[in-house]
Amino acid sequence: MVECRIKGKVLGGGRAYNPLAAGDFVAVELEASAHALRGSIVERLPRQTALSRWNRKRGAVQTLAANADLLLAVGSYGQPPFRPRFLDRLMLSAELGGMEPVLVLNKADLPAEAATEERLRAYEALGYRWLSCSAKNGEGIAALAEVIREAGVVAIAGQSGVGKTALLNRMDPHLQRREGALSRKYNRGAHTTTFAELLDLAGIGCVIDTPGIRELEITGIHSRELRLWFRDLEPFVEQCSLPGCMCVEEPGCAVREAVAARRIHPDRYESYLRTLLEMQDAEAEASAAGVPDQRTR
Ligand SMILES: Nc1nc2c(ncn2[C@@H]2O[C@H](COP(=O)(O)OP(=O)(O)O)[C@@H](O)[C@H]2O)c(=O)[nH]1
Ligand SMILES: [Mg+2]
Ligand SMILES: [Zn+2]
Repeated sequence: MVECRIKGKVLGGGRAYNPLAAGDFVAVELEASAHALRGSIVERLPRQTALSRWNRKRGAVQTLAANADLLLAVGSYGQPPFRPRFLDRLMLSAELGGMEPVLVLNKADLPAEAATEERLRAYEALGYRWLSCSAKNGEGIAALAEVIREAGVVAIAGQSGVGKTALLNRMDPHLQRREGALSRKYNRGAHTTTFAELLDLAGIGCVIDTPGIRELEITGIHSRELRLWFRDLEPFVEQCSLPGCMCVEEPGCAVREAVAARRIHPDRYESYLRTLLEMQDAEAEASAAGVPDQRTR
């Protein structure tokens, strides 16, 4: 472990929210010290992957995890409730950042609703891997550890309170990270993990634990490209009558026809619409403020 400072100018040039993220590789100049190994970070090496979001308040890209090979997108069967539209976004962010998303449904010890099962089957039909587990009773924990072992470095993300930290503690009991109590009033997590951290799970691999995400605004692409990143919408886009159809309410839209024919899950289409509107909103805001659009790479 080398305690480091960031050398001012080297990383200061960019306009990112955070110049370094958990998982980054850096070049370090070591300093001789009688007591401890210390150093200065002089360079950040190029990232292979990144889990990033647009931080609207700060008008900057915030990277939550770098260089992970895979993203564990964690949701729960209950407490807090299963939120597929949030998972859609998280998985989209993973893919935009170059990671394979793997869905992890925790709290399998709680009763599952039929709608949840149906939605999981829909993800499976789209080719997404998912697993069901419980940090409480140990179900599916070995399979989860195996996914991490195969990948090497993974990031784990999801809403606060779904049990990300509990899953890590269960896989490596020596970890003993603090888990959050669910607030009684809102039945959601209390944001106990406050910064992203790279953890070494003995005999399993490295996991970047991230703080609970409340909002996840898409970054890296323009809203025009969004429909091409929904793998269930993409095959229909070329069949739309209007060139450049955004698949909202244009006539002859093949995507909307596919939704009506149930060839696209209506909930997934709803995810697309909400994300699109939010992106268009943020783009309009940026252009009104006259700032160059940094939301796209
Ligand atoms: N019933 C049940 N509760 C769980 C499970 N995993 C975690 N919890 C509880 O959910 C709460 C939040 O867990 P935590 O790991 O801090 O969530 P995080 O915010 O996603 O890191 C804690 O009270 C845990 O005890 C599970 O599999 N089943
Ligand atoms: Mg946590
Ligand atoms: Zn269309």
